[in-house]
Amino acid sequence: MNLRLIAFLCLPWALSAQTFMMNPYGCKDAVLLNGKWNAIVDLYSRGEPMKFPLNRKPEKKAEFLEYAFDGGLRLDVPGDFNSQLPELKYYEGNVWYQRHFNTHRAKGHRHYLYFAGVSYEAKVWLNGVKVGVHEGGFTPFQFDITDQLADGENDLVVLVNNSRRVDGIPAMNFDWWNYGGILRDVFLVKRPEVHVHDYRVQLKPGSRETIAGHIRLAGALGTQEVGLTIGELGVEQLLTTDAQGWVTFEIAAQPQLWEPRNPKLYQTRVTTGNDQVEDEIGFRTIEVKGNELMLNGQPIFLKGVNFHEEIPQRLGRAYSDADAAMILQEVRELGCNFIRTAHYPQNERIVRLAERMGFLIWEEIPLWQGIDFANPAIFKKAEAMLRDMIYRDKNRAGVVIWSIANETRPSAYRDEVLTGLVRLARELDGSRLVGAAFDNPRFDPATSTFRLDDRLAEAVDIVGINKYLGWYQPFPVPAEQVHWEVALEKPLIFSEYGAEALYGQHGPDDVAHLWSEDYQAEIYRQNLAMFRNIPNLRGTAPWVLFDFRSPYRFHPQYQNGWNRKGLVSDRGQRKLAWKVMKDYYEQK
Ligand code: GCB
Repeated sequence: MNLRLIAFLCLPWALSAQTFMMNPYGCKDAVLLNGKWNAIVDLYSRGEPMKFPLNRKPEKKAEFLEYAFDGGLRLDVPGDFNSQLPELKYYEGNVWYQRHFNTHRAKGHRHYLYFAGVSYEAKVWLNGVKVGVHEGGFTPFQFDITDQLADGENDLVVLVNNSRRVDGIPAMNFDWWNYGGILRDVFLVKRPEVHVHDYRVQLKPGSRETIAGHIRLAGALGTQEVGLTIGELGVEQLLTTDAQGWVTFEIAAQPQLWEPRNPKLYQTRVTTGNDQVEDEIGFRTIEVKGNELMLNGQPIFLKGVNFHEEIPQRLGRAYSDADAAMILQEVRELGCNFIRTAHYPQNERIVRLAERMGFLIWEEIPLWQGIDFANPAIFKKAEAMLRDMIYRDKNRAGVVIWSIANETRPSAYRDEVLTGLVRLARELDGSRLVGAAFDNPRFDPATSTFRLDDRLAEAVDIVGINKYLGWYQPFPVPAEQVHWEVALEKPLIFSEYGAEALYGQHGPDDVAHLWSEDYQAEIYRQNLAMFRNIPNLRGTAPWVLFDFRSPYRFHPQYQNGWNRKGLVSDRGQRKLAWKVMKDYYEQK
């Protein structure tokens, strides 16, 4: 066994990998614990030694306690804390959340707390007892609270910490706001002792007439009966699990295939005993043939755009269906059929609505520049994030690409970690494509050609290129004369390009007038001209749909804490470049 592997296995959290139930949104007895929660800001980490999780109240008049949840700060859940109080705008550290809830312990049932996303680390106590810890801001986790749950009133305390970490993913630097808090939905879920924990219902790879997958029950002792119903397809299957509650199936069916112009989804129900989960599931194929990208057997060009999980007008994270609709309506207006949910798995409300609206989706883990690949903990953390992302969204027909990294530098450690993640993604889900975004192609002046020498590019199915020609680096020769010979045998997506512009700023469209809408639009025109010289170009995604907040951006006049590469401003105004892209996509 090599040394790094031993180190992985010694990490305590490596042994307690969490899993969570598939789709609490479709479970009968799932209650949202959203709303106002009490909160305490704990800059100096005093809450644990002072036993905040006990949430004690003075019993006698003279009893002296130096904290209380009642009567203090109130924060909205879901929601980042940074945008809820002016003094928390830049805050990175501990915030304690607390609330009561009432419920009945049900005999023969298990009770869970399910968190759809807490950034970055969460520690959870119920009635003073610690029920679990989770690291990673963008994927769900759950704790079984059956043993700690009281019949009647319960006291729930969550310590959230969003400090950046050298060994975090993302790490110390990233170009977006480090929103902390209980960012996404919280559910209290009651399920029968034996219940549907996980299911995969998708086309069998290589087939359009066989639906295949698995169902896994939790709490199963001995074989169990499981029902799978897709009414509109006439599928009504009774399956029997093995003693561990696991069953696989293959069913002949002829679904209408999901595609952007007809994003057909089928009501699907998985049942066992009294337990049931409902979902909407679509069926389609995605594959690479040489350097073509094929959706349902037909070549497709991805007309995409990137966005963060942020509502710029509200200065905060997106969390609701209304937020998802706001973002995705703007995607639709641009004429897209594809989104890259940069730079992390975004909330399920966004992913599901995108699928319903017919957008193909590139999802990625937040493995963004600046990761310390030599640290053995990194592989385990990245692995957990990748597993959880794939696990959560494996039934989404919209999702076609799992991306494992954004802009990393080749090195022995990095290559080992990332090619390991590519293998893992394929093992977990052989039915989608694995990609990564690269910013390291080099220009060869002798031939006016960009090339990429990177082992990772050889390992992935689809290569994303992030290049800001005309912004961070000038076009080395006029755009029409720039050639690309990158991963010619595979599909290439230009996954980021663009320039900054402050809405309303105008000027001649030359480089002496950076920050103007005119210059930004010109840079788009030049990039689009260059794209004609990329023989394997199968899609593009401008960076970025909306201006977004970033402490990385200091220019006092034009940026002031905002990345201004939006095609649309933070206040929802479309810049000139928006029209350039819209026209391009209309002609594609
Ligand atoms: C990149 C990153 C993205 C940044 C963008 C920029 O290459 O992937 O996260 O925000 O460039 O604006 O510099």
